Amino acid sequence: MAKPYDPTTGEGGETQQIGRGATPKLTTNHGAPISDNQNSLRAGARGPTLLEDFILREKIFHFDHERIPERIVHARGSVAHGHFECTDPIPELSRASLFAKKGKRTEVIVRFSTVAGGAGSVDTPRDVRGFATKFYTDEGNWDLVGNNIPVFFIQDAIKFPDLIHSVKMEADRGFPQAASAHDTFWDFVSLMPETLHTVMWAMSDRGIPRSYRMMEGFGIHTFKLVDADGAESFVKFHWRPRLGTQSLVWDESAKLQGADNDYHRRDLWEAIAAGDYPEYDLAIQSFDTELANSLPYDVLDATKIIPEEVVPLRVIGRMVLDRNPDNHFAENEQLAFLPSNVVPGIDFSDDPLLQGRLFSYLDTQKSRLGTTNFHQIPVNAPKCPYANMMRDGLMQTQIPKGRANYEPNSLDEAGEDPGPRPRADGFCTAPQPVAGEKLRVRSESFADHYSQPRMFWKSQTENEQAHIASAITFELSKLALNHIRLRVLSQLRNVDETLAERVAKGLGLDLPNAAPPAKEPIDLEPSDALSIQKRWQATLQGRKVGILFDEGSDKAALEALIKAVKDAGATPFTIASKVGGMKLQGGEMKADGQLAGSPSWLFDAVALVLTEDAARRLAQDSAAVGFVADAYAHLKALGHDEGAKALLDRAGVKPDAGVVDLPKLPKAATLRYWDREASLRDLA
Ligand code: HDE
Repeated sequence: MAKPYDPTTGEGGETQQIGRGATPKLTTNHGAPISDNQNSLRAGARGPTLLEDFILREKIFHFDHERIPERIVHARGSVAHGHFECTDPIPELSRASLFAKKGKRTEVIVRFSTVAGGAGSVDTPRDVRGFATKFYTDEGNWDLVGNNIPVFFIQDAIKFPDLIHSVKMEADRGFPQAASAHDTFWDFVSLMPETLHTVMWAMSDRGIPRSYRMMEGFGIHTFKLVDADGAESFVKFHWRPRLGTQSLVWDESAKLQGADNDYHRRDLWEAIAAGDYPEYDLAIQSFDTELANSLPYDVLDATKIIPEEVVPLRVIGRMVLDRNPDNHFAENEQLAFLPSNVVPGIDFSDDPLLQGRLFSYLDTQKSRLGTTNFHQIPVNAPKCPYANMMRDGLMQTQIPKGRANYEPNSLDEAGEDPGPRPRADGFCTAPQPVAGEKLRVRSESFADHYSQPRMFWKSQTENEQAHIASAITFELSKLALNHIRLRVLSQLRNVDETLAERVAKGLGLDLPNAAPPAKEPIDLEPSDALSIQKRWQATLQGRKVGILFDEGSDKAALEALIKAVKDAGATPFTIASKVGGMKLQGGEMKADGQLAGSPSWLFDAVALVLTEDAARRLAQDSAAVGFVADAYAHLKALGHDEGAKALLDRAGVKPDAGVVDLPKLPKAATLRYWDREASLRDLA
């Protein structure tokens, strides 16, 4: 039997591989067995290839058509399978079967995504993130297609194509990819003050999440819950990550784009593969019309939140993601979410953004997946039985029996199968009185665009405010057209004067007059829940610690640290200048990664286990100096032994609460050191 070349024995090497033992036969798509998968059919060994070669033609034909159009937005995403478990049933609010009983489990698939970049773009640009969940309930699929930011840029679906055209790469030049820092996006923002609330969130650290596992999710719109008697209440859905919400710092996220394009995809995959399953609580804010009417903003306006201090969150279930996809194309590219997928017990509100989405997603799947039968693709198909009179169409994979493809029919009277029939307990839209003139108009109650961005700004810590001001300054500095910068500043003055002043100063511009607001903003109470730093969860769980060692390092100290990091629920990753193995004091050790390919951006904290000699040598190596300097600049904890001093000094590390002895690292690494930042970078 032919064998591939084995570099350790020097044996084998024949190119032709013939199937071994129990491996299945290689066949064409129509089942004909193939004997040679290396050579096309030729007229003579050096002659032309023959058109007759159906094996070659079928293989190339299929390959030529392997790609489908990518999603018009959210093209780049990562998926995971898992389940949702109801922990606090809500039959008094909703008849949805997945919320009916404590302990009831429902299979789910989740897709996390960026919005602006293409399918092959990077994971860590500043952007909103998608957080879309398909619940395969026993009464059909419910798709909760949300984002990691609880508000949206626009109020009416008719503005969506304009918003997306403005943020995607500019139409003539095809750049920038996966970035909002360009003329057309900010032009749109400056002319549409309703975007400001979401812009504030996107410019905050929420726009650069540390991990999909450490990111909140929001259904954004107000939906309705309907109980068994048809009584309705309003609801907003929230996902809360059990690992806490955490973000990167901007310089780190920019550098990560070079170090690992797939940073978030890899992080999710590796955590699940290691059995460290991401978990999220599902919480609801439920409220009635009376409460909705008492608020100074409209609950149908997707640019507004209801702070949890006003309507508290009730946790009703948890989601565990415990299975990676088997195939990226079949389960990610072909996955189709539809906000119109609701189940009995969950219904839509009249939010005009949501109403537009109900059309868009169904429509786009036809263009992306090519057929109205996309619901038959395994990842999209309900896991409960489904049957109706819809027939045929491109790529129909089902073979319905009998003649009953219309309803009503009386075929059962002749003993034939009459097919499925509607039932009174099926999905039922609750009656809602509707009256009004037919008109194209925005409700007056949607007119206040500044009070909530102001509330968001006031809810942040000083350091978070500095990040927002710096992010806006950075983005506006990338514009070519100065009049757009000025118009954004005129909008920011209505959000907060100090914010506008800081951005103007950062740009070197004089403040223009404030834009005349359509409605005077009011002062809303700040909400701590809007700040990541105020709700920081001090844990090392699910994080990654980079440990740099070299010739002569103390093996016992290394092993103790590795154990302590694992005990804290984190993943240690050892780094050395060579990966093949190093002689240490007390034995040998192989590193997980090589120094030049393992910058500290990839880790939540770093440790240096070095002899004085090694530290002096590494102080001459830019990769080692950068490793330490960047960890320090990215406000991470640094653990070190006595020997590491020369490298710490060379990297400009000054002692502070985050620079600690090795044994103290697991505790110190649960925090980022925001106070350090003012001494390191000129924030706006
Ligand atoms: Fe989407 N959006 N969207 N969107 N959206 C799509 O559907 C659209 C909006 C969101 O992982 C598309 O299947 C319109 C809000 C996520 O497959 C498209 C409007 C929110 C995903 C579409 C919105 C979202 C999408 C592109 C304004 C948060 C990725 C491919 C009315 C609540 C789903 C696709 C996935 C995807 C249209 C606004 C979230 C074109 C018209 C608000 C997470 O149909």
